[in-house]
Amino acid sequence: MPSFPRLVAVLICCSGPLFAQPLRDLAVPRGVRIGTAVNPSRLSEELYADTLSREFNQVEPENALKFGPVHPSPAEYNFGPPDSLAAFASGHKMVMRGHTLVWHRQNPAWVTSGQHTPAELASILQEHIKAVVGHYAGKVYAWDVVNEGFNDDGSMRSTLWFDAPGIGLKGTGYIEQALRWAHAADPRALLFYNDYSAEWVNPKSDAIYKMAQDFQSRGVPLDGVGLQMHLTANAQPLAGMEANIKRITDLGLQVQITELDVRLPVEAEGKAAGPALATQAQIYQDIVALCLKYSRCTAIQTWGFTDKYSWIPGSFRGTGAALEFDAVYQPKPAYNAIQTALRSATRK
Ligand code: 9MR
Repeated sequence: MPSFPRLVAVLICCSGPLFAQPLRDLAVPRGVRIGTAVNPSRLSEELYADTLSREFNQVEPENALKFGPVHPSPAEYNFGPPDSLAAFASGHKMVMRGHTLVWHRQNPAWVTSGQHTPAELASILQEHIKAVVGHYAGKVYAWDVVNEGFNDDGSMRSTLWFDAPGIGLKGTGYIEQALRWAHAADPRALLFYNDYSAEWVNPKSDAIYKMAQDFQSRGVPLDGVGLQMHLTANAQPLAGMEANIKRITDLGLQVQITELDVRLPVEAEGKAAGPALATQAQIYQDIVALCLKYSRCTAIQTWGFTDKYSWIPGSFRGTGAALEFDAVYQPKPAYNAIQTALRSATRK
């Protein structure tokens, strides 16, 4: 029979082996943040809040800081939900990212249907950025200032802010202007351009790289590029993704993985088959290991953490199971794979 102190030691060591090393504890010594998108209204769900605070040290509101939700009418700012997340984050020693100040989706009707001139739109956007970034100065350490400004062929996306009617600036001028307004509102916040399908070297990521290089050479306040990483299990070879991360970080800019998920074919109850979960796990492991190879790859964030609330089934019929916890908050092979990568990967 073990002695009393030995018994206590065994109990402490092995009573919760599953979560003996939460992701955030493994991430800290690696110098990378491990984050997730959050819906603040779920924080009252105990398992949601417990899993979130145990495993992650970075949060980002999935929708609550987008223009429509946070600024629903000209004089009304709905800071309640994102404030509750900021309080949760500070209470659990987590940092918060902000998403997003300038996007073509989730804008309120008063902006989209207001028949504004470019000059009026410019002043609406400037005021919005000043108010929102100012409100979270010292609370949000990094912002996705502009989201999804390019088409897949590398041309500028036609949007309310660019040319429909736009704020009156050509090319990447509106992105530059938004970065400058955000920097003025909180000079200490890190400012990102964020996009999807720009993970590998391709015409879209080439255009983003060209913009980043130009901004960097002219002192425009851009600190990094967010790579969303909404992936499938048929991901292209990682070498092309590595080349893209390398060229961005070689500019002296950060890369953050901002919206990682790996969607799988699922049956009616939303469950994926074992082999697919294993493939998914390998992809998660490879992505985490790749980020850790570059010291300027500073955050790995998944788009939610439980399959219970993922955006995937609602947007891609017949697919789901994209995250690291299942719908009842049990860790999946992908979770163990993230742990493995955080434990073993080498950091440049
Ligand atoms: O996950 C978000 C979903 O709840 C919203 O309905 C949707 C609205 O457009 O936006 C989703 O988040 C997107 C993110 O803000 C930007 N990159 C793509 C994400 C998935 O569509």
